[in-house]
Amino acid sequence: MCNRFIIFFLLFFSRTIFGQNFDQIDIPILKNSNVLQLSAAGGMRSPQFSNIDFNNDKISDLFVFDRNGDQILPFVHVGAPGTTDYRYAPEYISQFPSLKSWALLVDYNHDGLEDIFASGDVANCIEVWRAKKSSDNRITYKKLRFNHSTFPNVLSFLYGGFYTQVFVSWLDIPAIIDVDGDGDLDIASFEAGGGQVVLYKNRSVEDNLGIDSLDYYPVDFCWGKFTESQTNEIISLGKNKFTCGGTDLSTHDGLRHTGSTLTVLDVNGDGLKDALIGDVSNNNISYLSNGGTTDLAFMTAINTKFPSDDVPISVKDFTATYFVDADGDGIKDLIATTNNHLTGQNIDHVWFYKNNGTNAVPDFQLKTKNFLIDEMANFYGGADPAFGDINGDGLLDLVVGSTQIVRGDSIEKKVSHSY
Ligand SMILES: [Ca+2]
Ligand SMILES: [Ca+2]
Ligand SMILES: [Ca+2]
Ligand SMILES: [Ca+2]
Repeated sequence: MCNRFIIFFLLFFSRTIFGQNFDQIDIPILKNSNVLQLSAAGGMRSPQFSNIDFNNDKISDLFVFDRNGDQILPFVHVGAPGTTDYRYAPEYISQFPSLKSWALLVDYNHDGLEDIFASGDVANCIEVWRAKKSSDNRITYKKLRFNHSTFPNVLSFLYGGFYTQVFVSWLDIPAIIDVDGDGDLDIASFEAGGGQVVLYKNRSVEDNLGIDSLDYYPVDFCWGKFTESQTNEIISLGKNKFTCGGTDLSTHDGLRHTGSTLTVLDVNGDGLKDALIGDVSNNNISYLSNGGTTDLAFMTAINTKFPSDDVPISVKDFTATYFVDADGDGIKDLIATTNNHLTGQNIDHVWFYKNNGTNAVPDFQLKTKNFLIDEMANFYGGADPAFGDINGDGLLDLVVGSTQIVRGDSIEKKVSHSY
């Protein structure tokens, strides 16, 4: 049964550890004679991707937030533009605050520094951390506080005389993007029932509040005029741009089908923002194309095998997509992975689609199903390590068994191995 376990050979550098000093030791880890370049990062279970330039070299790096364990994983792009060579850079972790559930970096105030939009301490809310550069060029983040007492630390709006939070289920991934193209970041997120997307428009520009402000208001409670069924992943389109699709909104029995991911981008290059939607119980991504106008989104077609001109996305389950530059060439690519941090696919589960087009007219082509994780010591679920001199050369090797490997269509149970 030995071949059922992945064996890594460790080459230990001699080093003496004094007392409680646990400095990281640089140990090359080999897999099939090749050094794993990102072994120190561990693995990734349900990673979320954002761009940031950690080392100020004008090449986009990657900020990864893994919902599994709420882990921050910084990666600095070190290869030529167009390659996926990264260095794990844990020295940047300490500049970030403690985050949970989901976190996306976006520069909302256009100062060149990525700010943080993240799940808040209050459930199903958004908190925002503004980035600031200190005199020693170090980035620090400060959580924004708002001038009202009901929800002082999260995004909210005054509606019917009461403050209400900008709602994002802590399970979901929202879209934080300038939907209407006026220069400030709007938010599109599934409502509490999980059926429709609410567009929260940022009114900072039109109200002359300054780009540092965040003034959200729900302007469309059925953005795109589609409805996802509350009992399954089926999406119903509206009959016209003024009417929501779907009929089961008021008839469900209370067992709500919540859980959706949302990426908003112009997929087909017609100048209108389309939607990529992942569902809690599904392995694919539904591409909804916008046949409306800039001011009024109206989804007119669904493609459940996206991208249909390449290998369609299929990652079990609760699939999420991220429109980020993954290879440092300045053009945003697409990464698809699972948002299910407990039982989602954990092998071949981070798909990198290179954008061979442009940001305005993308053309996605699958390059690998193991983006970054093929250079990691990724041990799936329930890893159980043990040390021993496997090949009798006097150096300790490492054997790791996994109790759970989740493929696209099956879960394999394995017995942990130790000796
Ligand atoms: Ca960089
Ligand atoms: Ca900023
Ligand atoms: Ca806007
Ligand atoms: Ca790219």
